[in-house]
Formats: sequence, C-alpha cells, structure tokens
Amino acid sequence: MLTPVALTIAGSDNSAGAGIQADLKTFTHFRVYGQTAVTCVVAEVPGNVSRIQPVDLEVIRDQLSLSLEYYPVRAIKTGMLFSAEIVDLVCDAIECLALRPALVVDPVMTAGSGEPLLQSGAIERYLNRLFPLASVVTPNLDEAGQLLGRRISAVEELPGATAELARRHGVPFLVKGGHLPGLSAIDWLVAGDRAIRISAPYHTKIATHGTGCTFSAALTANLALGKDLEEAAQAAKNYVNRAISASLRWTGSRGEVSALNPWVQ
Ligand code: PXL
Repeated sequence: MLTPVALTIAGSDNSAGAGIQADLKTFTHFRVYGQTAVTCVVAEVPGNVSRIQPVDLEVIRDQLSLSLEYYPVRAIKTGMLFSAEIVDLVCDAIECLALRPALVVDPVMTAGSGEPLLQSGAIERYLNRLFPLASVVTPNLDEAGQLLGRRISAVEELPGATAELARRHGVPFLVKGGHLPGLSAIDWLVAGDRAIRISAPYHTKIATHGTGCTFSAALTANLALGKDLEEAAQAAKNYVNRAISASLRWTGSRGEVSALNPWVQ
C-alpha cells in the first residue's frame, strides 16, 4: 500500500506535547506521512501558556494550498485555529476540494491551564461552517459543555450529551470523557443511529498534556489508513491509553516534567 498522507492544521507547541508536534509524532507512529499547516505559534510548557502569535493569513493559505495540491491528502485534522478569520480560511480551502478527505475537527478552545486558545467570535464560524464539513467532531468535556450550553459532570450524562450534539449539528460527535471521575476513561461516539462507548483504564498523576491532540491525530491517521470511524476511534483510544501509561518523565531545573510516550507498540 502507498504510504497514506494526512494533514494537520493546528498551532505549534514548543514543548511538543500538544499541537502540530504531537500530531506529527502520532502520524509517524501509525506510519502515516504528515503534512502541517501552522496556524499560530504558542510559547508554552504544560500548565503554562506564555504567548500566542497567530501566523499571517496569507502564509496559512499557502501552506494549505501547497500541501493539498501537491500531496494526495487522505485525511485532515484541525486543532487550534484561534480566530474566526483562520476558521473561514480553512473552510474555504476544504470546500473547494473536488475529492473531500476525511475531516476530524478537534474544537480546541482552552489549554489545560485554562488559557483561551480560541477567540470567542470564532465559535459561531465553527458551528456554521466547519462542523458541517466534518467526518467527526471531537470535543473534550469542557468544549462539549460550551457547545451544549451546560456542564457535563457525570459519566451518565455523556450518551445524551453526545447524541444531542450529533443531532444538533448533523455530523458524528465523539465526546472525550477522560476527565470525569471513575475507574475508566470513557468516550462516547454517536454517528447517525449508532452510539458506541469507548473505554480504557483511567490513569492518575501521569502525563496528560496533549492527550486531546494526540487522540484526534491518532483518529485522523487511522482514517487515512482506511479504517472506518468506529475502528479508528478504538485504535486511537488504545494508542493514547498506552502512551499515557508509558509516559516519559524528566527532572528539569523547574522540577518534574512529563510527556506522552510516542514509541509504545
Ligand atoms: O491541547 C490543546 C492545544 C492545542 N494546540 C496547541 C496547544 C494546546 C494546548 O496547550 O498548545 C498548539
């Protein structure tokens, strides 16, 4: 089989646990060749976002058109898009493709530290333009809560919340319930009339920076490999679970730092 190509449209995280860097490592793990369109440069370490610099819109447009024109991109992932202008530009680039690749929309809104990663005016563009193009939308609990207009605070609420989002937007939704209290990290996928519970053991006190990016990148890679949505979601969940449990750890001059392990089998 020819090596599949996937494209991530996301921000750069210098600490490399999230964003473009996490996506490329994940694509590489699955032997999918990654292309990148960088939307912003974020200066950060886990738990501390220092500065965000959006990339010039013309430069983002050229990154997208060059990768999409020269490579047979089978799947696209969007991560941190930051502004309404960038969401519009991404939609323009995807809408004009004759052959639509699979599209995973990870609606990144805030960093783990609580720092906003999306301007508030951009949410309306997600709802009206980007979600309708998606093969699947993958919010975490906070993002799903913001999209619904109410908090999701218990595992029992996940199936109903996920179904409501999928129905409201007319596309599959996968809500990542990993931060809910319990022995398992449970995600729900609702696609048409199918509802699937995806679970993995819950890990405490291990690296979690970038788990959302890594999950959606793994899902994108598996769609690029030709798996269907359910199989791809299972493979992605399984990979993230192993990457968390085999987390890397160092002691820097500020103390302990950790990261997901991209080398797990
Ligand atoms: O995890 C969300 C996220 C996405 N993209 C970038 C980030 C982060 C979190 O810090 O930096 C670039």
